[in-house]
Amino acid sequence: MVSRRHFLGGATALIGAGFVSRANAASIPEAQIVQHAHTMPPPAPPNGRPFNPVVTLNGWSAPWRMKSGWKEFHLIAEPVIRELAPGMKATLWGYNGSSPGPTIEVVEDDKVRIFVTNKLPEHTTIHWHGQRLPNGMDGVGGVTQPQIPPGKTYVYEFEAKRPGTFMYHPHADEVTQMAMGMMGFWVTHPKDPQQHRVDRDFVFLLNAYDIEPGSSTPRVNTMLDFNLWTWNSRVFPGIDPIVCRQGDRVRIRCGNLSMTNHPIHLHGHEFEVTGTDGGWVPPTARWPEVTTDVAVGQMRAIEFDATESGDWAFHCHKGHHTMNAMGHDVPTMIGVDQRRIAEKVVRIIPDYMAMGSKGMADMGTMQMPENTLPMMSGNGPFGPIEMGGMFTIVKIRPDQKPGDYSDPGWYRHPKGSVAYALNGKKE
Ligand SMILES: [Cu+2]
Repeated sequence: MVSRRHFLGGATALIGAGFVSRANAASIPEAQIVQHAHTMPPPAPPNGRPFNPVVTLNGWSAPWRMKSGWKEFHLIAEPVIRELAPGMKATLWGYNGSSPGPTIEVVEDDKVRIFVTNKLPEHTTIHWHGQRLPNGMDGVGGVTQPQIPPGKTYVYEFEAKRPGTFMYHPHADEVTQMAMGMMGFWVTHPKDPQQHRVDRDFVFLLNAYDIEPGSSTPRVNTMLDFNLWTWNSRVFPGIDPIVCRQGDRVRIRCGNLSMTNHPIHLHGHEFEVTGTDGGWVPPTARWPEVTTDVAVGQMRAIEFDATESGDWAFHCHKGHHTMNAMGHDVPTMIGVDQRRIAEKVVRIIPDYMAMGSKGMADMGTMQMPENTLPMMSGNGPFGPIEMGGMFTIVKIRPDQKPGDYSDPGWYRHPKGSVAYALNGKKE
């Protein structure tokens, strides 16, 4: 775990945090920095009122300090390096060392104070998407506040009145700043920890990047043709599995801060949409689904009983969103006999490979330029998975311990329960 704590240790930290006098410095809480992309299981709340913490997929929750009845957080908007999956790193903007920034978890009626320090080369703000708050705390640059200049710290204060699920993101040069990865999750837990209680509660954001193979900085003006479709700025096989104990009541909350909608699909179970960013859906108004569309700027909380053990795929149902670094202006070659042309090309480019005549499955093993990812990757117990992007696996095991989120490995199927080749051996 690479966890860098930097705060007020010396001149560098002081310059980095902008102009703060020593007296002021003591009034700002420490900003924890996390630069890796491992899912950090939630610690129990050290103080304040009790709640059941969420698990941020490939992410973490921000620590806070209690000061005179206020729950204080410190976010630092700054450039970060994010590993999207092993083999590819992206130069992004985020908060406290990561993109997305840390999840903020508070309890209904908490008085919350957030210090936001801007270490970006341009101004920013933070908008607290979905919150009930004084208008002047809404974070819309030019409308409710001046933008936060580079090097300065602004303070947001409001009471977390409505329990539920929220997001945060800049409302200043949004196109650039969100295309660069600036966003985070926010959960306001109910006062009564038994209310809406589940056994496992996962959160992540849907986002996307357009990064040319071989480079690392996203193209910020892309509107639709992104080539890396990410969950919490990770692509499969870099997205951690969602690990559950058989019989658990499981909630997955995902918010969409990308530029298009994502039909999120779970295998092997039905779920209900139990919450949106507008609040909890009354039980009488819910209906069963196996796919739910999450539109741009929306959050959906889904819940299901993890009754079936196994490795269940969980992914966006748009085929192109479960691919990595895919070029979309490539002609379809299915059924095209490329042998004659390939023979000619090989005379000029000796390692030329004609691909796609039978489909594109062979892309999974293709050689790629530096700092990019194959379109489809990941290996499972039965071979290449041929997926990338917005894909992971819900791993349900009878013997997973409560509170244990570690990867149990691949599912061991009961004898005779796997699809088999006709006239082959039934495993
Ligand atoms: Cu999608």
